[in-house]
Amino acid sequence: MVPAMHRTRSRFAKRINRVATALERRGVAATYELHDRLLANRGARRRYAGEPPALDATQQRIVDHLRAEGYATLPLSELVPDPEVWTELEANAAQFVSETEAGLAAESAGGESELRRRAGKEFVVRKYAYGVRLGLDDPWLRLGLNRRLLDVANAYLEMWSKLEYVDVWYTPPVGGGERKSSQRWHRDFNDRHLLKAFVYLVDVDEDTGPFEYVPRTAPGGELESLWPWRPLGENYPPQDELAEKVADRAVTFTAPKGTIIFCNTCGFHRGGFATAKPRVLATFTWDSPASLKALSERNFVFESANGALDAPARFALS
Ligand SMILES: O=C(O)CCC(=O)C(=O)O
Repeated sequence: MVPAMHRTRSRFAKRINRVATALERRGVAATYELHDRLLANRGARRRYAGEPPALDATQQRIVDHLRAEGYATLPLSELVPDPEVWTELEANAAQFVSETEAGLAAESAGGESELRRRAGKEFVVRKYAYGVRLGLDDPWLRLGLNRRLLDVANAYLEMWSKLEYVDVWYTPPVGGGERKSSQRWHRDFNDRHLLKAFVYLVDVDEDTGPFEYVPRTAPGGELESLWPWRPLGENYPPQDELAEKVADRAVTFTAPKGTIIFCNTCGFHRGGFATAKPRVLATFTWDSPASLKALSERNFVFESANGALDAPARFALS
């Protein structure tokens, strides 16, 4: 039964949250539970237990805050002090911003562009979207595999994690109107063992669509039972009911360029409702092998030789 579910998984993954039937959802959820408890995640936990990362004080502080609240934030330079890393990321982001702004200008003049967007979340322009080939020459992929970040992810998830998603997003301002899709409060369906990071590449204030999060709503947190996380569950509750219950506990991440926010987005979050200024950020997802087997799809194909990588990084890409 499990192999059959695997074969259908990638077909589901593209449309899972919209049109999967109740029966399909039950099958995928059961496969996920099996992989989480017995199959895929067991080896990842064993590897982690056999070789736990030695965290320094900064990394430990991040993991402790994640465990307590579901998020942690700090300047990226505190976690990755090498100035060359930031210089390269910044130059790469500037190139993406200038190409994106040229594409948007062409579109508003009635022309065509090659900008990448994804159905259901068209308000974000993506550097990579899905199906891109990335190698170790890509500075964003390298950041997602950087042991300073990967060790935090693995320690928080208590297993060797998979790097599932790497991208840079440009969100043009919309002036106002209604919030759409992930601009509304939701839980991510990807996995129960989930960590995302957002690296702000511009200063983000209230008009730039800051990320927002309700602490302690991730599984294991005090507020986990509010419209609880389920594999492929109904992850967008009635917004007014949620706001009434917890919005006063939400944290709004207005912060300068260069800030990194780690977050377990199984908890309630929203963001990207840029009203007056474009928001630019890099985003990374680490999750468990069970997720990649049953619930989610990696957005990139790794194409370099991985001989230069250490074992946790090789695992993250496998
Ligand atoms: O764009 C944001 O701030 C939120 C993104 C989001 O909901 C997600 O990545 O799961």
